[in-house]
Amino acid sequence: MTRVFSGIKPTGHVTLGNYLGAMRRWADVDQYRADSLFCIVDLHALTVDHDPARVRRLSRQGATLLLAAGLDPEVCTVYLQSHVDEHTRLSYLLECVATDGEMRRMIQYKEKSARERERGGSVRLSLLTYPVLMAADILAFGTDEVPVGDDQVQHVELARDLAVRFNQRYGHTFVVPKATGPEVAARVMNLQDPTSKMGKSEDSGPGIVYLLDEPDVVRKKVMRAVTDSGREVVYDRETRPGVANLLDILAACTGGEPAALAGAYQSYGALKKDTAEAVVEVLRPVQERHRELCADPSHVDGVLRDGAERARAMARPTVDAAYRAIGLLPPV
Ligand code: AQP
Repeated sequence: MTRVFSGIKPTGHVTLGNYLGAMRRWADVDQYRADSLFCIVDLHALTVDHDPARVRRLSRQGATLLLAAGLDPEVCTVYLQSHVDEHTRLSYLLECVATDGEMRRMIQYKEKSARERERGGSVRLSLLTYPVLMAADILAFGTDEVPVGDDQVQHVELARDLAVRFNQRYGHTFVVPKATGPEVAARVMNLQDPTSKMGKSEDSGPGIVYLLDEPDVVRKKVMRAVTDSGREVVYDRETRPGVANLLDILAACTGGEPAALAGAYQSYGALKKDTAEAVVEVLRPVQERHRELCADPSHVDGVLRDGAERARAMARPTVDAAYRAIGLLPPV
């Protein structure tokens, strides 16, 4: 059976981008067609300046939202990365296979390190090496497919390269994974700046729709979305990024096709109104289920405990094999 692994970082409140680009497919499709694991990758949240209490809070909220989005712990494995030591055990071995040049070429590293420097902070070494830990997350489980949004494809490519290199040098150990993406909304853009991604750790609140935003807040954000100077509703990501983003979101929420939907609108106002309502409707069941789950925190604890146990058992044979292959003696 195909093995699927993916994760989400507790670096901010979960966004509509995370949901449409990744989580919704995990819940609706991936968990049923594959033997799948979904992880709150909390160690990745430590790569930038962070408040420990906030990371703990967002980790729990992220796990609750994965379940609220429809992940069924009877069908798939849901857990926290820091509860399974195999991630970091394998990461070190992969650091011995990766090169510093590869790390410095990563787009997210370039963007986030520039942002940290602009804020006057220093860049943590873990921000540079985080794609290696992500490769370990993926390779530890013999993963075939990694369903992600566009921004993570380069990191999955790195995981592929490291798997191939390790296998060539030390003998076949890892399955070589591939990234899979959604047909629409692979990159939901910021409503206030449609040339940049809707990112959960960005500061621009009005341009970001959060999964737990109240319906009226969603409406306000979408109605105030920056559009373009033209008047016609056409789907062109290059010249009309604001309108194209709204059409992508509408298409992802209603199941349509962005270019075809454009033809149905004579004004930006009508497009915004329908998009806002479509988003509200998509978020409604997730928010309802989230409220129910918050009323029973011990349920989420139990899911995470069982999930970590299962994940450990799944990862250990591959990680142990990698230790032996690279030249380390097994414990006596
Ligand atoms: N705007 C987006 N559109 C489509 N997909 C997106 N994803 C993230 N933003 C968008 C996808 O959501 C999954 C989980 O993301 P992540 O936690 O790995 O974080 P990220 O990719 O680094 O992006 P974020 O959410 O904006 O976080 P920060 O601000 O911390 O970088 C991934 O599959 C991702 O592709």
